[in-house]
Parts: sequence; C-alpha cells; structure tokens
Amino acid sequence: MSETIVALATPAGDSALATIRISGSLSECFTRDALSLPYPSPRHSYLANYKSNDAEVIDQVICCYYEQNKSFTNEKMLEISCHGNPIIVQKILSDLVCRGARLAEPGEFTKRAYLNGKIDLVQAEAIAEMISAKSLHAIKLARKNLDGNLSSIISRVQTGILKVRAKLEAFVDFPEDDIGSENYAEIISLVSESQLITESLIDSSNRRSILDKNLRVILVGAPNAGKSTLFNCLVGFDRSIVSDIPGTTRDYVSKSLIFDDLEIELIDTAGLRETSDQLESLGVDNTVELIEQSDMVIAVIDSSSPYPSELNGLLSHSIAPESFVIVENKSDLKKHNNPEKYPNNAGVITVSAKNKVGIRDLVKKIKEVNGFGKENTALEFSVNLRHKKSLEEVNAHLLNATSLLKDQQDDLIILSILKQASQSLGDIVKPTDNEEMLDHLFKNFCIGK
Ligand SMILES: Nc1nc2c(ncn2[C@@H]2O[C@H](COP(=O)(O)OP(=O)(O)OP(=O)(O)O)[C@@H](O)[C@H]2O)c(=O)[nH]1
Ligand SMILES: [Mg+2]
Repeated sequence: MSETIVALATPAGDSALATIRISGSLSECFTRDALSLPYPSPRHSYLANYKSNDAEVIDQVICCYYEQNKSFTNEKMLEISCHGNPIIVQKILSDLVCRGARLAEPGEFTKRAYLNGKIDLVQAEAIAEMISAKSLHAIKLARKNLDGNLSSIISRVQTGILKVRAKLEAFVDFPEDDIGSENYAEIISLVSESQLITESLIDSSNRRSILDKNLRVILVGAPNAGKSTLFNCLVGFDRSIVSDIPGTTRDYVSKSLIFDDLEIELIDTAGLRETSDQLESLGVDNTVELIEQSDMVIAVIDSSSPYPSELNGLLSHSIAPESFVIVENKSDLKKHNNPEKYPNNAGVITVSAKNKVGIRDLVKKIKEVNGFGKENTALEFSVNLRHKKSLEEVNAHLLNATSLLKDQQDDLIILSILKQASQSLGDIVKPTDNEEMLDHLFKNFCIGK
C-alpha cells in the first residue's frame, strides 16, 4: 500500500482560502478523526471543524472526501479548504504528518494518477502545461490533450501499425500463402497512412513551439520619441517616467502583460543616441543587448521630426526583419514624412501615445508578429518536445519500413522495424521501464499537483 501524501495545492502566502490535498488510504481516517465525519458521502462538501491530534480546533473548513477509483489519483482522497493564513495551513499540514501522512513531492498526485491508470502520460503533461501556459491558445491546446485528442490520434497510428504487423506475421507463419503484389500494395498504403499522420504531428510541434516561449517585446528609438508614453499606454498605468527632457529613461523598465490571450514581457529602454553621459551610455549598450534577445522590436519614432536614420543600424541587431515594426508616434502633430528611409520590410503603425490613438492596431500587430491569429490557432493538439522526439523515431522507422516493403525485402526485418515504431509510439503515452524519465518529468510540476 502506498504512503498517504499531503500538500498545499494553492499558492503559499496570505489568501482568502487555501486548499490542502491528501491522497492515500489514511484519507478516510483523517476525515473521521480530524474532521469528525465518520461516514462522509463521497464528493460531497461538508462544513467541519478541523481538530488537531491533541483535540485543539485549528480552523473551520470545507472538506470533500473522494472514494477509491473515483478520485484524481484513483486513491482515497480528501480536500480541505481552510482560511488562507500560512500559520493555519502549516498547523494542519504538521498535524496530518503527525497522524501518519508525508509531504508530497512535486507532481506526486499527478504521478499517482498516471501510475494508477487514471490518465496517460500525455494527459499528465497536459496538466502541467495548463498550469504554466503563457497564452489562452496554449491553455486550449493543453485542454485538448487532457481530453485525449493527441492520445487518440496516437492510438490510431498504433492500430494502423499493429494491423500491418498482424498481416506480415500471418505471411511469415503461413509462407505457403503467397503475399501477392496487391497485398503488398495494401500494406504499403497502410504504413504510408501512419507515416503521414506521424509527419503531420511533428509539423504541428514545430508550429506550436512559439506558444511556449516567453515573448519579449522591446520599445526602442531616439530620446523623446515617446517610448515611455507608449509603454505606459500599453501597460495601462504610469510605470515609466515620461518627460520632455531627452534621455529620461536610463535603465530599462520591464513589465509582464497579458493582451487578451497572449502573455508578453514589454520592455521600455533608454533612447538611442551618441552621448557623453556615462550612465546614459550604459543604458544604450544595454538596449543593443536587449534587442538581440527580443522576439519583437518596436522602433518608436517622433513622426513630426526627421527619421533618425541611425536607428537602422541598431535595428539590424534584431533577429528577423519581420519581427520589427516602426511606430510613427505623435500622429496628433504635423507629420514630417520620410518613410523611404525606413528599413526594408518594416511594418508601420501610426499612433498618438499621448492621446491613446492607434493603440488597438499596435496590439493587433504585436499579436500577429508573435505568431498569433494564424495557423497555430487551428492546432488540434499540443505536441511537445518529448512527443516530437519519439514521433521522429516513429517516422524514421515507418519510412524505412515503406522502402523495404517496396523492395520486397525480408518480412522479418520489416516486422522488427515496425515493432520498434510501435515501441516508440507507446513511449509517448505509457513508457515502459523509464523510471528516471518519469521522475524528471514530474519533478517539474508544482507541489500539490
Ligand atoms: N504631442 C505628442 N507628444 C507626445 C506623444 N507621446 C509622447 N509625447 C511627449 O514626448 C515627450 C517625451 O516622451 P517620453 O515618453 O518620455 O519619451 P521617451 O522616448 O521615453 O524619451 P527618453 O526616455 O528620454 O528616451 C513627453 O513630453 C511626452 O508627453 C504623442 O503622441 N503626441
Ligand atoms: Mg523614456
């Protein structure tokens, strides 16, 4: 029998409520002894006093008991929601440990759900993905994996391979039944079908990788162009100092933002210019370094002044031309038009940061440049790097099997290659003999999950 584990499932610190999770056979005893509920109805919420082992009431709590095979881990479970004071949480956790539970490792609840057959590994990973996802799209994709979309397509490929293996095995066992060219053609088309699905899964992994990134968007430009004004406008409050003195921003200022369903880190920087001020010049050096590390560069210009051509040299440090956009700020003033000096391929958006005009177009552009709104929104599942690695093995085996089948090579060799393909595919949902990999995977989960 496995040990009973306990953990705080909500963030540590002061909060309205805190939820403590317990999984294992002692859950039932805790419900009886600590909460004075000897016969709890499963999946029913109770208001109860939590009494410690030495009969002291620690808190009034809401609790819910789950019976075996009908809980997240498939074990007996208990969830206790107490008031979110860390002292109360600590007292309850210590009391449960004193009664025989032990503190859970990160991801141990999900690991038990997996080991007890409640979910497969793709679904376990989807839970971690859902918690750490950086955009609504990434959450939706994780949700689809949790619903079993990816697992079922993998199982479809697996069934296809097993069908081929069964056919080939029959020919090996009964060599007197000649395979015949029409049978070979059917087998080849079955293998190709599986191979094409595998290939499309690998392709979707490449498309979704953008959703995993911590996207960095940097505002650069000459002093006084209005970078900080635009930064504050996007952030929604005055985070960065604005003034008409050029060189106001010295060090960079950054803020994490969520635009509808996309999380980005927005950075305001020191104005780019030759300067004798040592502090300001350090800020300029930092900006160049930040440009190199950013996913998108927004060059803010004062559209009422001549275009500062020295910007082009700095923009050349950005990773890809399509990832920079010129923002013609101060559209409320008379325009000094010279777009022919803009770098090639730059997108152009016109705004007045001061009057908050054109900001919606800029947000739309930020989302577009960062890969949202296009093909990756149509993905039906999330293929992560671990899945991709196995799928690439499967793909290689299937391509190999197809070419050997076309050459009518030895069926036994083809069978052994298809067996390896099945094995690599199986590793995605339920790897065998891979304790180390599982430990590594679940260690990245949060405590209480
Ligand atoms: N008319 C007008 N003025 C603006 C606009 N945006 C910013 N300004 C003004 O331009 C001046 C400089 O603005 P900041 O946001 O501090 O400019 P910055 O690019 O951050 O400047 P540094 O930090 O010195 O590099 C301030 O006086 C702003 O009020 C705009 O859209 N229209
Ligand atoms: Mg500034």
